[in-house]
Amino acid sequence: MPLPKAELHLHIEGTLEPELAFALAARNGVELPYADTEALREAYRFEDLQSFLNLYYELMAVLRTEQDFADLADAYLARAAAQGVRHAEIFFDPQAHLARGVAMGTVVEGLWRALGRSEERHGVSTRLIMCFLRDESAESALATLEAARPYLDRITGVGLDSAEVGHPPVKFREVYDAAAALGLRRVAHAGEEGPPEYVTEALDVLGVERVDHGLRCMEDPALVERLVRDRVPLTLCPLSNVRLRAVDTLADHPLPAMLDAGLLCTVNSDDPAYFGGYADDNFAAVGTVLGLSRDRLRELARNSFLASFLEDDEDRRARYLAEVDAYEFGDTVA
Ligand code: ES4
Ligand code: ZN
Repeated sequence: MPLPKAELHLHIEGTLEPELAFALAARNGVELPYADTEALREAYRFEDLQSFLNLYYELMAVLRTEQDFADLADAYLARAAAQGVRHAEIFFDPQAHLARGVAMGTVVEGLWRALGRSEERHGVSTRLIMCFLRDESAESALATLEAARPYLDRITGVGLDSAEVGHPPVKFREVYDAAAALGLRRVAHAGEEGPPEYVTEALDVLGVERVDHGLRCMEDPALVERLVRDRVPLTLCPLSNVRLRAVDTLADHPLPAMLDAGLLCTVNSDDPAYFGGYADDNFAAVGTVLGLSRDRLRELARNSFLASFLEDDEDRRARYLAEVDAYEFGDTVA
C-alpha cells in the first residue's frame, strides 16, 4: 500500500497515455502522425520544456467531446488512486482547447463528469485549477477567465503554465487581480526554466499562494529565506525535471537540499504519461535515488495535504493527515 498523498501539480492533458490517445483518435476520426503507440513513445525524448510542449499540444487534437475529457480524467483518477493519491488538484489548459474549437463547457462539464464521481468511484477528492498559457496574450487570458464565468462553482483557482522564459508573471497582473476578486485561489509555474526573479514576481505581483516547480529559487538565498519564513509551498516534479533537463540526473535534484533548507516541498507528477511516472513513482524515485529517509517521505506526504486547498473541508484534511501519521512503511523502502 503506497503512502497516502495529495497531488497538487498535475496537468490533466499530460495524463493522456498513448493507448488512450489512439483510442480517442479512432473514435473521433482524427489522424495522428505516428504509426502506433510504440512510434509515439519514441517521440518522448525531450530537449527542454518547449520540445515537450510541442508534442503535448499536438496530441490534444484527439480530445474533442465531453466524454473524451471524462474518460481522460477517469483514467487518471484510477491510476492516481492506485498510487496512494487521496486528493488531487488538477490543472487544465482551456486555451489549448478553445483554439481548436472545443468550448469551455465541453472541457469543464467533461472533466466534471469524472471528478463529480471520483470520491465514490476512486476514493479521491478533487479540485480544478484553470491555467492560463503564458505564451498567449494577457487579453486572451482575460477572455478565458470571462469564458469560465458560468463554471466558476467548479473551479477552485487559477494557474499559469506553458513556455516560461520571456513570459514573466507581471504580464498577467490584471487577470490575477480579476481572479482574486472572484474569490479564486492563485498558483503559478515559476522557476522551472525561468529565473528566481519570476518566483519573486509571482509572489509580489500575482499574489500566488503556492509556487509550481520553484526549483530555481535555490539560486537566490534571500528568496529561499522568504519562502521558508512565509511557508510558501513548492510543488516539485522530480521526474519531469529529469525529462525536461532542468536537472542533469535525478541524483542531482536539489530536493534534499531544499528540505534541509526548511522549504515546504511537495512531490508531484506534472505530466505523468510523458515523464515516466505517476505520483508514487515520483516518491519511490526520490526515496531510492536521493536516499530520502522514511521520515522525509512522510514529511513530503504531510506537506502535500498542508499545501492543498482544503480550507473548505478541514475535517477531511485532518483525516488525511492522520492517515499519513498512521502509515506503516513496508520492508522495501529505506
Ligand atoms: C507543463 Cl512541465 C510544464 N511546464 C509548464 N507548462 C506545462 N504545461 C504542461 N506541462
Ligand atoms: Zn507543470
